[in-house]
Amino acid sequence: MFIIGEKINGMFLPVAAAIRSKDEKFIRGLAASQMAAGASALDVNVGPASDDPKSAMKWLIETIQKEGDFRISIDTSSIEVMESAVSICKNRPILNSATASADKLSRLAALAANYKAELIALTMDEKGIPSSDEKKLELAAAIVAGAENAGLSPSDVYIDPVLLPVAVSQPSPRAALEVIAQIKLLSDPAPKTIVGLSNVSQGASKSYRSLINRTYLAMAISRGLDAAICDSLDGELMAAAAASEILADKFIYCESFVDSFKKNRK
Ligand code: THG
Repeated sequence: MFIIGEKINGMFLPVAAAIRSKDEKFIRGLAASQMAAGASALDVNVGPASDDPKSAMKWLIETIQKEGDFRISIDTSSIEVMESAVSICKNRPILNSATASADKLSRLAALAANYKAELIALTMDEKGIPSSDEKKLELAAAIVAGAENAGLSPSDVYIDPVLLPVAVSQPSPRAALEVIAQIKLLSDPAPKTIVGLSNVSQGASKSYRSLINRTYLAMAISRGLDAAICDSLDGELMAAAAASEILADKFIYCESFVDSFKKNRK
């Protein structure tokens, strides 16, 4: 399981405050702790409040890279912010996120190909998030085709079925499991699949969120999920990921699930 730590996101108030006050120590600590807990990359999102997203993103990435050459998932909907951020990543960047909208997809896929980056793409387009699984799969196929046109291999692409909170749309997380399983049949090599895991528990009471997150992660791993943007600091979540991967027969059985997970993570 490829784990992308979710915490460097301006949606979190302490992160928004650290961006405003240029608190390097706080951001470096958040980078180091998420990586030490088993993340393989860090999602970086300046959040909704930033008045200068381009320089905020640049400062965040530079600050993180003072701590280590960690892989960065550049989480922005602005192509301009993406272009400036990708050029300063010291390690293979992940572009988060494209959509199936043809113009945006071709520009971001070309940018990813240019920097030998990986690309996360959402199964949505200018009309929004489709309600049917079939339409999401159609968009996933369009994403694979668009990425290949730009010179990416499907295996450089993570397709995200866009998880809605179970508290908002109860059928949505279960339906996303079908999409995750079906995406694997689209091409050979297949694209990878990813979810923004914490979305699933948004709006649920705080005491249940971790339980909902790790239960869903186990269900998604059983359907072939490759990656998650999630809270690597949640030890129970990481242990559930490790146990699920062993039970899904991805790794050889080992009693020490977490140790095994750390050794085997890609
Ligand atoms: N797909 C892709 N990228 C994504 C998402 C996705 N990036 C952002 C997001 N979704 C994934 N990251 C988060 C980070 C935090 C939360 C949810 C998803 C979260 N935050 C708390 C909340 O909203 O209740 C607020 C912060 C706090 O606890 O203080 O849950 O789906 N490709």
